[in-house]
Amino acid sequence: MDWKTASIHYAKRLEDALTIRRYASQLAQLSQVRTLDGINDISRVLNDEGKQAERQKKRLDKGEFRIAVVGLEKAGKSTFVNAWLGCDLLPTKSQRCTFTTTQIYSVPDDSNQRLEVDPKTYQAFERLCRELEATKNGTDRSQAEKAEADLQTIRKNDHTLKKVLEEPPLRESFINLEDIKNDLRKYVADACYAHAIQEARLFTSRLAEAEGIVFYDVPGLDSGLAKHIEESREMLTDCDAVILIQRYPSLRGHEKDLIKFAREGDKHIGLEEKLFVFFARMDSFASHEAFKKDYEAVVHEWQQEKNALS
Ligand SMILES: Nc1nc2c(ncn2[C@@H]2O[C@H](COP(=O)(O)OP(=O)(O)OP(=O)(O)O)[C@@H](O)[C@H]2O)c(=O)[nH]1
Ligand SMILES: [Mg+2]
Repeated sequence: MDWKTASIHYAKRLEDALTIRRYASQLAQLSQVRTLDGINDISRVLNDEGKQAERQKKRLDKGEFRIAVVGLEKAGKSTFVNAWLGCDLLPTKSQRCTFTTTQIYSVPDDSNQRLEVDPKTYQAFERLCRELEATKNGTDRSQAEKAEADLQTIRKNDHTLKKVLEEPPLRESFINLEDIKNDLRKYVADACYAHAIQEARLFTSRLAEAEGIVFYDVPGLDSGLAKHIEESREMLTDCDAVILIQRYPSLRGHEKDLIKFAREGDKHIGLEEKLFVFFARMDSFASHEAFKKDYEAVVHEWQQEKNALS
């Protein structure tokens, strides 16, 4: 199914769910029902889940289709989105380099192309530092080391980061993606600046053939920051397709958590309908046989996941 057909299909499903919810809420208001045990909890759940469905439907009606590109650190998420854009734009390197989520929107013509970058508030920056301190003192050694490294970077660049916090939001128009490459790298991937950035939004005509699609290039799930896991979770609750970039032949703990969350987070569209798995780095296999072995392991594990879903 292409994404436009999926969009219509999802919107219809959400509309049906909202109609049923409306009837159920009206029933819950009847005097004969209002006195039943637990009815307040049921009404609250109906209300909360209805809000999420309404938000999702409004977005689809506007023609916006959200695709979250998720995966472990260094799985190749940014490389994947760059291939889609046909431009080596998002920062990719062998060390951790995506600190901030970049949202990529499509606009129909070149004159509307722009980059928007919002710095964090002081409170959000302080929250990040507190969170890093807590992770540093936690029991997970690998997460603690990453948090320690981040704190050292923050301490070393304290002056620059505080200046970024005070900067007004960046609004930069451009014609060629290459023109904003440096700014994007600076605010998303250069740790001297990126820790002070809340969000980056890119509006480009490079996705014009897929007008309405919004890509989310997110930091790795295992980055050690609860903020990144939170961001991925928020996105998964409110996105229409998930592309999981899988780096290893068997799923890791963070990937499994994410699948579990995506499955439970969206009550209306099943994960089996919206998840796409991209097995990355096929070119790095030494031989066709080595690739085939891993590929078969991946397919087998996903087959089991799919059986568990249905
Ligand atoms: N050989 C090979 N290298 C790849 C492939 N995809 C990504 N890489 C390399 O792997 C490294 C990490 O890629 P990124 O795209 O930055 O990975 P990421 O998931 O965005 O990383 P973070 O955002 O930092 O978590 C880079 O050096 C890429 O050049 C691939 O398909 N083949
Ligand atoms: Mg990245």
